[in-house]
Amino acid sequence: VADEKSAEFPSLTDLESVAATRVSERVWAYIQGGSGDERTLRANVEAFRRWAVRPRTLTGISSVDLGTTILGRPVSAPVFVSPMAYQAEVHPDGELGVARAARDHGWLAAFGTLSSLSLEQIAKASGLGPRWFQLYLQPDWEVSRRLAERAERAGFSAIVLTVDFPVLAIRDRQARAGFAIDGSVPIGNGADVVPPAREAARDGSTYRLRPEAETTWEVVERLKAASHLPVVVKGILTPEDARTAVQHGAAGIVVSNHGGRQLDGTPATIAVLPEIVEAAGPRTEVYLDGGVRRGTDILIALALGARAVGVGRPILWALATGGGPGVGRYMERLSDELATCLLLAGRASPTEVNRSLLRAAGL
Ligand code: FNR
Ligand code: LAC
Repeated sequence: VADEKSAEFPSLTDLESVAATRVSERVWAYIQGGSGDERTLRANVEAFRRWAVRPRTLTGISSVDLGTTILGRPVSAPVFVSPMAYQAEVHPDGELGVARAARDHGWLAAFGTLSSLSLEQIAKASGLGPRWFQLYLQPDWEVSRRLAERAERAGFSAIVLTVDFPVLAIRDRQARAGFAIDGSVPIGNGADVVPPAREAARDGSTYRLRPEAETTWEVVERLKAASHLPVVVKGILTPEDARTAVQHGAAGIVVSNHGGRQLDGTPATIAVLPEIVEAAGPRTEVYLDGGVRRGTDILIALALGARAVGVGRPILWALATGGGPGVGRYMERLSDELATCLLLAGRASPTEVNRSLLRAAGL
């Protein structure tokens, strides 16, 4: 049965509904859930529809090359795997399956502090594949510093500092299904590594966070000194923060609202991308994640100035559906779709995509 099943793979649109049948309700709530009323979760997907694509015809373009660079390193597509915690909850292949698929397809993949497996195990599976390490600041700076050091030693090529998580947001779906982001879910990076704060401690009318919440932007410089790796800041939604990140030496910025899982009511990422690209200036790469599902979404993000885009949930849908090989098939499908979209739009490469590709959809 397994062999017969693995011969087929659902289309990109069917992937989500098939995945829903492969994991428990508890894990499905973890994957899918957003925060609050899930406005931002929905907005991420819907906002892509505000743009329409202007194809050019009879361009003579008869081939397309998806290859580009991210922070100077060659990748086979302008798409990467966004960091996601606890992948062994989704499928026994966990991060190893994702790492192998990314390696085989030349995709950049980010793995995080809360990986089910250790960053060294993931590095081994990823081989020469491009990889980033996502850091959640730890209550003790020494623990954060050691994680960065280990990531460098294990061949990760950047530290992604996630800044939108001083405390866990209110996530009703996860709470209802009994999925808690706390010490109860096993992680692989060591007994001294902890998830971000689950809630603030209340004392009368005062709500107090853990010590790492006192951290300010100088942490970017501290991190750069800790590991020699470039620092990418993930979770930026305003030009003010983008400018500050650049001033403190960030090499890249991920425009992200954590896939609608942190502060609900924040804007769709594609809506704020242009103002952040402008604020970051020409020397800092800007990436986007949140709601990227189809080739056309990628075109739109590239046209609005993203160097590359991250995909989150679809990777876990593919992992749930077909393990590591399923993730590989998903990467192939999305790459094929992007190549087809570029050819249909009359553009020979991701770097040829600019604002002239778009008009307001007039919805
Ligand atoms: C995440 N995300 C995330 N981000 C991060 O910096 N560290 C993490 O550990 C996690 N964990 C995580 C788990 C799950 C199940 C999801 C769905 C997301 C956020 C992730 O990196 C990314 O920003 C969003 O998932 C992008 O949105 P889409 O593609 O899921 O719509
Ligand atoms: C999440 C965390 C773990 O979004 O980043 O679930």
